[in-house]
Amino acid sequence: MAIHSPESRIWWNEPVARGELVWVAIAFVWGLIMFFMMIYWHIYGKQNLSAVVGRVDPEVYVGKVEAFTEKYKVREEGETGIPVAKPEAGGDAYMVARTFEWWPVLELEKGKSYKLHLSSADLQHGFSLQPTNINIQVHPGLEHVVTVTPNESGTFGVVCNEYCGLGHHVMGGRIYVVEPGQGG
Ligand SMILES: [Cu+2]
Repeated sequence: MAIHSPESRIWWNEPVARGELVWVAIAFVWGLIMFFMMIYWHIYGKQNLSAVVGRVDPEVYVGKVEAFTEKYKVREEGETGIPVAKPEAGGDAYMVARTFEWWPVLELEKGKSYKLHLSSADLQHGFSLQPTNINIQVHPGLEHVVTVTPNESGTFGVVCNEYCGLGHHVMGGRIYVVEPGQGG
C-alpha cells in the first residue's frame, strides 16, 4: 500500500527479497535477449522485402502503369473488364493504387523474378497480398520497387488495408501466378 508515507525516508535501502531479485534479473536478461533478437532477426529473418523506394510524380507514375498495361495486356477480366498484364519474366511489373482499386491485374510465372513497382495515384493505400504475409504501405509520390519471385501458383488477392475513404472496404486487386509457359 502506498497511501501512507514510508516509515523510513530512505526506503530504497531496505533489503529486497531474494525471490524478487531473481525475477528482476530474469526480466532484465529476457529484455536483453528480445532486444538483440530484433537486430538478429532483421538481418537473418526472411520477412524483409528487398524494396527500393524513390520519388515519382503521381501523374508520371500513372503514365508508366498505363504504358506498361498497354504493352503487356493479354486479356481482360470477365466480370470487371480490368486488363490483365503479363510482364516478361525478369522484367518490370507495375500496379497503381487509386480510389478504389488496384490496377491492372497481373499475371506472373511461378519461379520467375519480377521487379514489382507500386505507388498510388491519389491517397495513401495499402498493398496486402493475400494469403501471404506481405504488406506494404503505398503513398502518392513514392514508388516502391519490390523484387518478387512467386513460389506458388494460384490466384492472389490484393487488399487495401490503409483506410482510404468510402470505398475502402471494396478496394482490391488480383495477381495470378501461373506455371511457366502457361496462361496468357
Ligand atoms: Cu484503402
